[in-house]
Amino acid sequence: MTVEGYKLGKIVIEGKTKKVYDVDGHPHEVILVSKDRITAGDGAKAHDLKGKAAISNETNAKVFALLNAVGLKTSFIKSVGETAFLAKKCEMVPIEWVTRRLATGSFLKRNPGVPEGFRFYPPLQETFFKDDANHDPQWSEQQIIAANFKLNGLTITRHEVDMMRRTSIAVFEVLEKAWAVRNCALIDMKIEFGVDSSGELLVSDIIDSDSWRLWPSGDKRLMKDKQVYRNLSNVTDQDLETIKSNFKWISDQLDYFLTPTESLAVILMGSQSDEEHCRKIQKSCEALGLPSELRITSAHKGTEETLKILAEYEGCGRDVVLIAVAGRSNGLGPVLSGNTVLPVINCPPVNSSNINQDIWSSLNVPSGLGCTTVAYPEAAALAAVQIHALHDHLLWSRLRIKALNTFVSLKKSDKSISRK
Ligand code: OK8
Ligand code: C2R
Repeated sequence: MTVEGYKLGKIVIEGKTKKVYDVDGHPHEVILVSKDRITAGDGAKAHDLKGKAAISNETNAKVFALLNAVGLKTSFIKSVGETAFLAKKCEMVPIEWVTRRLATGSFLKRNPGVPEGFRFYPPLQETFFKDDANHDPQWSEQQIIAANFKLNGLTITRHEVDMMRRTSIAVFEVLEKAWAVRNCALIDMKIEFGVDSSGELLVSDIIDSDSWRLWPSGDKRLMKDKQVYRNLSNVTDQDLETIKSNFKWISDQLDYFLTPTESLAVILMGSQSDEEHCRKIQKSCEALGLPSELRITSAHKGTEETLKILAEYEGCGRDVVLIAVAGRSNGLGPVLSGNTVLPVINCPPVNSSNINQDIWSSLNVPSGLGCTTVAYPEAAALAAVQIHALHDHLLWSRLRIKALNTFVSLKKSDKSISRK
């Protein structure tokens, strides 16, 4: 069989709701084909559900597109056809990583006395060994380490367990932020990890409406995920149609997750001579996913023009943070700040010889002004992104995954230098 130019090879594994195939001519990739099948209770309850495979596949593709876009390492490459996607071929870590914001489901059974809805901060993390016959027993961190899994040349040690735990929480938080924009509470979810042919640990498998609990407006009675199916003792055709339309609703909501950002940084410089410094700020904004524009205007020499440019951005309909770059005596940042409610970040082009003198014009401003001051171009970009991240979930997620990736790369360096 061929899907969009990819010739399916032999079946690698068949699960309850998907089949995984090798791809001819692509030894490091696989194609995952979803089935029109819904199951629960480790397969004890199962039904055919026409159209489920396509909805599941589009849900998974949109979730992974978001995770990839914000800088997370995953095995997902792209959708191929309606019901399949191409992914890096991984050996899977046989552990389910469950992350919870609110107590519900199996947590309540294992922790009597904790009321439903009890809030975990940070999100609570649990691990379960994938073993249908024994109903996926909960495993401790020590059990995972002691199992000494070896996958594509990588041994799962305490370092990898740390990385997976941190990554699971980051994935949860990224998706929680995105769902919050649609006024929907992500209650808990499950992800899995794999190791690709180069030995890299990646978020893998499928994330669809079987993987999470979603409560619109935070109201359990409005739940849209697979729990609706799990809760049914008798499943009618009408129930199955409701479940399918719930899943479609979830997939449609995901279209809003990757809409282009309205956030903007405007980098205003007092003179063309500040351009090099401003380009560094712009580069850092770009690396963090924040669009920016450069303008030249001097509040000292052309106050009226500065205020005209300010009015242009106040009225542009986008969410704007201003970054003022002005050397010697910085009038630009404070003049902007005194005439707008937009946030202003001063980033004067100081160096070791003039900082002691020049920085004071940015700091010692009149009362009523709330502009802030940073000394480095990267810090100006980060400060602007952090302000936007309060309302822009994509920028928030970029920062969140940047922090995760820093943690992972430090861990890898420590592991390689200490050989522990
Ligand atoms: C899992 C969070 C919730 O019974 C099924 O749904 C099928 C089964 C499977 O075969 O893959 N699913 O094993 C599964 N385990 C946990 N979760 C799964 N999807 C999710 O994890 O968001 C579940 O959707 C906690 O679940 P809880 O409270 O049941 O432990
Ligand atoms: P010129 O190139 O105009 O002489 O500027 C500029 O940002 C630059 O770093 C020399 C330095 O003076 C700064 N400048 C200000 C302002 N306008 C220009 N500090 C202002 O309005 O604050």
